[in-house]
Amino acid sequence: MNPKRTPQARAATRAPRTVLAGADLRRAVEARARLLGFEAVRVTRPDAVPELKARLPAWLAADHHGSMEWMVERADQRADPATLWPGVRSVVMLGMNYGPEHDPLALLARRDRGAIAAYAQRRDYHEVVKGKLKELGGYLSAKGDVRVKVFVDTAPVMEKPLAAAAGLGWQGKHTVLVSRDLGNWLLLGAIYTSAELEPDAPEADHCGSCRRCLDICPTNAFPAPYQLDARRCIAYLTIEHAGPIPTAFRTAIGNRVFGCDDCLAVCPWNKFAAVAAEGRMAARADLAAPPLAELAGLDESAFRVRFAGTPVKRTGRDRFLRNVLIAIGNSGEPGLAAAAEANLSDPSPLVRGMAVWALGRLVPPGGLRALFNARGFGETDDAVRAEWRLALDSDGPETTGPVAA
Ligand code: B12
Ligand code: SF4
Ligand code: SF4
Repeated sequence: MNPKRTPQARAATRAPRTVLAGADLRRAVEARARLLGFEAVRVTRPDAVPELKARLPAWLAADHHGSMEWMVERADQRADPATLWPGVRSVVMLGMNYGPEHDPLALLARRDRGAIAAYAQRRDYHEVVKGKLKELGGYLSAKGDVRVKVFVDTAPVMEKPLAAAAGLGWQGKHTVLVSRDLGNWLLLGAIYTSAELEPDAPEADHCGSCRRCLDICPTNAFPAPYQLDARRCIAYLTIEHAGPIPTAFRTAIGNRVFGCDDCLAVCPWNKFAAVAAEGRMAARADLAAPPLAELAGLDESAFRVRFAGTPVKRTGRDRFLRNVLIAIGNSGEPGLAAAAEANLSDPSPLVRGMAVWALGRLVPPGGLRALFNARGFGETDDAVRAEWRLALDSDGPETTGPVAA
């Protein structure tokens, strides 16, 4: 006989659900986080970093955020978890290792290749970490009968100071979170929850007298230790900044076509770093050292295919091509002039302008004048015309070097 029971009857006979709290809930969440592939998991209180309420406005008032206006919007929520969500009682901070297989600095000498930051040579972490955070958040919510909100990167949450307060590591002089066990190749995520969880102790600063990250920065982007002026940072200039890159920084960008890893790569605490273990975060071999000539030939659809699923795609083809052409201009390889010249008739003025700049660095003055007469004379965009003037007025090929403070 088939006993057709109502949902109410079925629920009445089901074993009662055990709701966990306190240390039991914490242990369960930690174990689940590790199963999901998070190498680091620690807890802090939402009010653990009161100094943020002064430090974030000071950073914004100094214009260190450049054109990242989204940092200004909801700044009060960013500086204070309880303003973002009054229901938050604990913050679970998580770290996922993306340790690169090779030293990112080695590629900077191969000037016919493009250097893509280690985090971007793989699947977009927003997608990978967010998926795992949702799973962990769902688990915490069900086990503890509590509410949760999960965040990675894009929400108004200050992940580094919260992670430091939770003891995941400390903010190094380059401002990035460094872990004693894992180095600084860590991506962060956060779960705000209404659960009362025992907080961890913050990690002490272990930078000591070291200043390797400050000294290596090609654009002098640190006005002081522990403070970054994003407007000078190559990660900002090549990823976040929308228009032409100011001329003062173009040479220092070298062959970095998306982001920069210099200050992270020199940190001595990376001696404890391991190569990324999470399968979905494995680096793609074709993004390790892509030839600049190949990248300069990407049209919109080829760009989308090449960078599908990676963070590079979100920046868009025109901005990426802008970066590639700057790298070509810095290559010192006259053989790459043809790849730049092919972009002189690109529909995007941003791309055309940087093609002109690249040619100005690779082609001797007589050849550049002839190119202008043949291809540049009819240019109608003011910014591109300004690039032509700049290139024609300069003395031809230049050498590369860092930017003065
Ligand atoms: C905006 C942003 C950027 C901007 C600005 C970076 C910055 N340092 O603020 C740009 C585009 C430049 C950038 C670059 C990069 N980013 Co980013 N970025 C962010 C984002 C969205 C917000 C960071 C933020 O709140 N900045 C505002 C400033 C005010 O905060 P802060 O850096 O913590 O500043 C503190 C110090 O100045 C300190 N302070 C001030 N005075 C003093 C004095 C003393 C004595 C002390 C101790 C401290 C101190 O107080 C401030 C507040 O805590 C976060 C994600 C998130 N939601 O948190 C990712 C994030 C920080 N980025 C990340 C990464 C990986 C990068 C890059 C490595 C990418 C790349 N390879 O190109 C570079 C690193 C460059 C660098 N040296 O910072 C990771 C870092 C992970 C980690 N281990 O810390 C994050 C957390 C994203 C993530 N979910 O994993 N990024
Ligand atoms: S990411 Fe590069 S440009 Fe930005 S602060 Fe670090 S070393 Fe300087
Ligand atoms: S390189 Fe040195 S100063 Fe910079 S974060 Fe690492 S330990 Fe600190």
